[in-house]
Amino acid sequence: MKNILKRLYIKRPKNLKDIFQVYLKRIYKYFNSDLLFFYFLIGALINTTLVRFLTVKNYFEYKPILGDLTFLVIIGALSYLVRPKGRFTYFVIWSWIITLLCFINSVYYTFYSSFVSVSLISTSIFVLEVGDAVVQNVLNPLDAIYFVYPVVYYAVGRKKMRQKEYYRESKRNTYTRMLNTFMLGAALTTFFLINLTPLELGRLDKQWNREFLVSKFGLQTYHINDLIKSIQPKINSLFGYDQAVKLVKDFYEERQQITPTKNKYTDIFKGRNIIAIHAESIQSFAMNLKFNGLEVTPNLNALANEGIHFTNFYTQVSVGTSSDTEFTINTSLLPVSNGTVFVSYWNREFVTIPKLLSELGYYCFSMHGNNGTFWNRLVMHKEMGYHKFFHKTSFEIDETIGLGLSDKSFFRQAVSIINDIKTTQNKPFYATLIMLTNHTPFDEVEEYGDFPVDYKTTITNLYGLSEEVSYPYMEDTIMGRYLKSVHYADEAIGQFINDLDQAGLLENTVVIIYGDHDARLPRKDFERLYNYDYVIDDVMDEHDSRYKKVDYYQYELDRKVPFIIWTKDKKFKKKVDTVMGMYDVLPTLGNMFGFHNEYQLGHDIFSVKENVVVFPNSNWVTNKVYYNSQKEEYMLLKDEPLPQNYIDTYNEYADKILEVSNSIILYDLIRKEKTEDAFIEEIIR
Ligand code: GP9
Ligand code: MN
Repeated sequence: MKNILKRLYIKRPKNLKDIFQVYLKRIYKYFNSDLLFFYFLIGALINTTLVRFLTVKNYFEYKPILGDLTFLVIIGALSYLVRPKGRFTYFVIWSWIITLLCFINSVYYTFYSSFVSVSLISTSIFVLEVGDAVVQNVLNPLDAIYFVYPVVYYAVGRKKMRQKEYYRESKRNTYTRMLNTFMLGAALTTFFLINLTPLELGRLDKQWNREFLVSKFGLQTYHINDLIKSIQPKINSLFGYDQAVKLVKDFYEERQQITPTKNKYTDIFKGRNIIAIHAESIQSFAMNLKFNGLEVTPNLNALANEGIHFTNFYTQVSVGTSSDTEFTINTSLLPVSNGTVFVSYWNREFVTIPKLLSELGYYCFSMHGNNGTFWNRLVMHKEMGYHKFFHKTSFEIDETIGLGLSDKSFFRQAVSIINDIKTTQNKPFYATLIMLTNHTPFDEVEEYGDFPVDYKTTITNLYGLSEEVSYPYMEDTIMGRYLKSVHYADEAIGQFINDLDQAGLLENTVVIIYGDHDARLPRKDFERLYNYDYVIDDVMDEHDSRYKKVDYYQYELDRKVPFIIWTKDKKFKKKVDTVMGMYDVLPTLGNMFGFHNEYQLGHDIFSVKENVVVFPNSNWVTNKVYYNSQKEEYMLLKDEPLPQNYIDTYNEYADKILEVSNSIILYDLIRKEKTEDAFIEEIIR
């Protein structure tokens, strides 16, 4: 004990204050004898904090400071590996690296409202090519501020290095100092990691939400994570290539033996324009709901009744939500099991709807009111073959709700863009419009308009007079606000269809509408929605015969989203109840519009007897059963026994589909096969 106290420079510690003061003294001594490191650390910390202040503007967060500090302390610890003379150069180099990172990110942010990524370096040329107005912006003079740090650091450091006493002192005990600094780094890393919430860890894993990562974890953590995530796909694809090639070849060879059948929908829309509405977070159950006789989605319902309505349609998204749907709908492949295709595998070759339609002479474009970099769309839409992607900078942000430009304004402005394209291109077109407003967190929003989610009834009051009473049972719940938001989105779609009609854009056009994924609504809100009884002004008892239980399966089935194909001139009035997944869209449209993707995993829904939807977590659903792969349990959806081996057969099929899809993406097999084919053709010629 005595020894310890001696080491702490304490003779007789009186209280905690004493110990604290001693530690402060030791820290002071520690840095004072190594001012080069201290100045480097403080300067770098100021710069990385400045980036956040000038970009994401989060002023009161400690986690990003902790993240940056951890990184800088580790850099400091490594500096002891360099000879004392070279340590100053080591810090100068790092001060410039950090400053340049800050500067580049700051400039990039003013252009793209996002941060640079290693994985995008090779695309930066065409990212700059997009020709947006933003690129013409001049540099912000404030960005020069970052350079104060390395310049001042160099001047001060040089002076310090010339002080013989300091230099001599800094050479002492380097091994102990290194050890101490590493320990400090390890302690900070542990503290940083245990402070992360599951949501934050999840976002780190996905890496796409760059603003969130920088504002929560700091610039350095973001860059390290980005580096790991960019290398990961390359490492993953180093192993198992031959096996993957065989698996994929065998799978498609077997498939080719099943010849595509012609049916009454074959080629019915050949040459027509397509307007695809990617309806953010719209779930099918909302279409079946009425409040006081008023439908939540009158416009969608009208379109569904007139057109072809696929009533058992599921999305197959993984962590990439919106982007996964954009990927699956356009490729008929499934999201990858590791990361997201849009972010980590954007440079793979895919056969897509835009590419197939381009071969048929179409002009393909997409539109979205949010930042183009969100989900890496700026890169991936081009990769998927859209000729142009109109994003935030193409629109006037004249009304903002939630994440950004309101759907009503977005659609209003989209009509004139479509019109322009129609007249200038003079070709059939494929337009994808990605909606935005109906997005979580579904706060109280005035712009949703007045759509009461209550139950109204008339009672006779004490004086014998009729009186209307309201039971606002869904007001102030996430579900209630979601339904108001869906009502708004439905109005926006209705207005859009009218505006298209006014502009003559519905002639020779097919409109398709799909919900992009579910809205992750709380299960208890479903329970309230389905089981509210105004007589008791509460959720009815579970034993009540009217009670509808929302268990795992019911919740999964409720994640269904609408899929509608509608044209102005032909009223199909058709309902299709066969289960259908997002991967069946390409083959089904392909049959109608006359294109085919040899790598499609889904089926033309009008050519299959029984269909199966395989989810990325390897659950699957048919019209007969929903299978929960995690628990290896299932729920029957029909009152009929399952044929023998039914579950085993589909389990095997689900695994195969997922393996094939993952292999194609991971090993870039479509590109490889195309290159081989081109090579063989060359030889034959
Ligand atoms: C963002 C929007 C939402 O631009 O598409 O993406 P999500 O959170 O639904 O994946
Ligand atoms: Mn979405």
